Amino acid sequence: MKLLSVLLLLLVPLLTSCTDLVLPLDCSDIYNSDSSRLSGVYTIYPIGATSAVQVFCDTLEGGWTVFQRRMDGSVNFYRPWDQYKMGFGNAAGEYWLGLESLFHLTQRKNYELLVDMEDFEGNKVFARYSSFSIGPESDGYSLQVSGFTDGGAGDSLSGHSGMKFSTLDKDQDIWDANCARSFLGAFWYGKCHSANPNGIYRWGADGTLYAVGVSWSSWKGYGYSLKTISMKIRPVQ
Ligand SMILES: [Ca+2]
Repeated sequence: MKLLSVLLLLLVPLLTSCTDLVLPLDCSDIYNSDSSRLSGVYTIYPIGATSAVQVFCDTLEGGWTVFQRRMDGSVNFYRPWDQYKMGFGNAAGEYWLGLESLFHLTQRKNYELLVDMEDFEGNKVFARYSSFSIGPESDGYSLQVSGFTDGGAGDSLSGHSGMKFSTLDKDQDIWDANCARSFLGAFWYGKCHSANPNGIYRWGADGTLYAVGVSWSSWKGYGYSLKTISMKIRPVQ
């Protein structure tokens, strides 16, 4: 009996460490285990063994974990706090991974951020940031982003660094009114935004309502809603 207990005590940490090795935390773990894998939907475990979540992995230049993707307007992104905390949508199409997963990922590794985007004329540009992390919920999932590299899109995100995340039902911005309600999205709004990736999906130029579209102002201005945008992270090499 005593021997069995000792054996179990020895086995538990061994099994736990095996689990850690097998379960991928992010898309870089999936890519590193087999670099011939194609881009597509995979299961990752950002918060441990019971946190399986589906995600789109972009493997064109290593294992990028996509945490935000717009491409056809099929998913409504005007949603409350709990949805942005836990994630929503479909990993094969439009989705938001979730702030809690994002927080845990960026706690575990140092990440860089790539924002790929495309307009309705087929032009493709990007913005890249050498450092990206998210604070805990107790700090409003505040954004820390720096180290901009221009891929033609210009920098519409550095100004959001230090801001907390705001949704229609949780105003944590630094503006008198509610940025999420005014610009029909959810983001690390300040006063209020220079980019609105989670705004209302519209088909290109549309001035009906000011700056509510899926915009990246330094590229196409506030009156243009992008065809596609995806935000993805990869551990710094
Ligand atoms: Ca406010």
